[in-house]
Amino acid sequence: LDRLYSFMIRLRIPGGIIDADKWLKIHEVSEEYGTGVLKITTRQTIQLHGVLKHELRPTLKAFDQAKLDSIAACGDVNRNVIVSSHPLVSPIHAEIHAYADKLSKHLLPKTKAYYEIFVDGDKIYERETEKDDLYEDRYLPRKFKIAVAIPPTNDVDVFANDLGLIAIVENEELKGFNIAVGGGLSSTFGNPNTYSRLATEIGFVDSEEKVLKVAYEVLTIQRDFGNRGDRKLARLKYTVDKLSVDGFKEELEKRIGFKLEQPKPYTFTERSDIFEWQEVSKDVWYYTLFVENGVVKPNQKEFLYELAKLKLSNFIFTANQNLLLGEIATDDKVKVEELMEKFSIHKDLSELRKNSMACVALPTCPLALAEAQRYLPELVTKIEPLLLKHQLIEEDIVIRMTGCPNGCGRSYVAEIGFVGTSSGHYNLMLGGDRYGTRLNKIYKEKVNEIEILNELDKIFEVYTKERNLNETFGDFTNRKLFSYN
Ligand code: SRM
Ligand code: SF4
Repeated sequence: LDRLYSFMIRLRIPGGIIDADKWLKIHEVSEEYGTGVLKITTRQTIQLHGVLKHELRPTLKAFDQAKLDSIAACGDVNRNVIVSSHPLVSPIHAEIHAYADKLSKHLLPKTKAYYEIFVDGDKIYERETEKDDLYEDRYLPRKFKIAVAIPPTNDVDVFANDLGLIAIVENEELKGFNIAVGGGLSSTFGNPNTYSRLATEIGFVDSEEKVLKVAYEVLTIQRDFGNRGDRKLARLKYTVDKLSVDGFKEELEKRIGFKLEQPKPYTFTERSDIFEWQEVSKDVWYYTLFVENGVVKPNQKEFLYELAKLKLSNFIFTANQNLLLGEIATDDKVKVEELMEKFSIHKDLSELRKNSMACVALPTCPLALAEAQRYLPELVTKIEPLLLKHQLIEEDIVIRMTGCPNGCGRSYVAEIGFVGTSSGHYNLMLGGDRYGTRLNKIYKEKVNEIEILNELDKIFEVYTKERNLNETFGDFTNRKLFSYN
């Protein structure tokens, strides 16, 4: 008898957009295989848990029929490319969004082993036809992540990525992208050589051809210079610091064969999703469904299935683990609202909850030291009365939790971050800014729930009394708790 192995399957969905047919397939597959739970991830895609070993091939084959795959969703390759999700952020959103697919395809490994193993079963490609100039025969030293942000929103946390592209739009025209390299959040407890790092902006490029070239060669530098001796120090951030930012830029310019221009100005003023109906262009509506920590609740799953059957909208996963229902015609809006009513889709949420995010952690993540997605909702319920008490309930504070220091819920770029240290204990991280441009710092180590609530109660009180006009919670705590003169 073999052991009862079970697997997690994560799809590759560049930019997070799928149509109603694909949603139907994802729903049906999840009903047939795995635990039935659909989990939206922090990188705009879906995971299924608990797929048994003998179900792996039928599951992936079923996805393949709907032109969905899991290639490069994990592994030491370029991962799912993420892009600001809401079309309202820019009139040329679709043009910029298309880059996710282009980048993803450009940087896919060439091997067809996935199809041989999971889809067709027979060896159909010869090794010689699989020559891969990018990954060669060794892949990257570590995973690699790309995000495309469309200012003014930084919903993708662009600086948390190995490669960040910031779209520069002037007069409704895409001028190009600022390039940022060396972002990554994870650190390892007890290993002082590891650290979180935000990506550094090194330049600007003005054409699609140049963007693809830059992305490709950033990967080849990482392939050639990345640390292959220690996986803890193998991400691009360590390569950038090893070469120095200037040294990295010089190597990149040598490989791409042209000079990067100076980065262009832009501003981030948002990071959250907006949970209300929005008319993006005449008669075209979008609605963002709040999916707490990306775990699609049973009533939401039924609602989405019925909606997909009517084919009234497309489905866009956000990097905040929510689901944007898009391209809905004015005449169809009322049908969507009726379905929302029928399935009791919850609308009344505090700002704190809307801005909360947590990684998977227990029970499925083997690296978890503490709870995250199962516990944060409960903790938020206990923090809400404190906000009410201090007249802060309307504040848009970004709160995030991860079950270990790997940072999958990007808690290092939250205004209130929790990093699990052991069962029921977290490092309380404060001082990050609202828009994901400053890392937070440890304020209290290894605190339990009572200590967390006591600390926040005290800090909220001081914030209410001493904040400057329009000063965000993150900026206040950074100034008050971490600025030493
Ligand atoms: Fe992650 C490993 C879940 C986004 C940093 N991550 C894992 C694994 C696969 C655990 C493992 O290696 O066995 C987790 C699976 C848990 C489970 O039971 O499903 C896991 N990571 C997730 C997701 C599902 C969290 C979520 O609740 O949404 C996210 C999936 C994204 C996706 O669709 O591809 C997820 N992981 C992230 C992010 C955030 C991001 O990418 O924007 C980070 C921090 C950013 C970064 O990469 O620096 C992140 N995950 C890690 C790391 C640390 C990597 C490192 O540099 O050391 C690990 C551990 C590893 O790779 O060894 C990890
Ligand atoms: Fe697991 Fe840690 Fe990632 Fe949470 S942060 S999903 S506990 S690896």
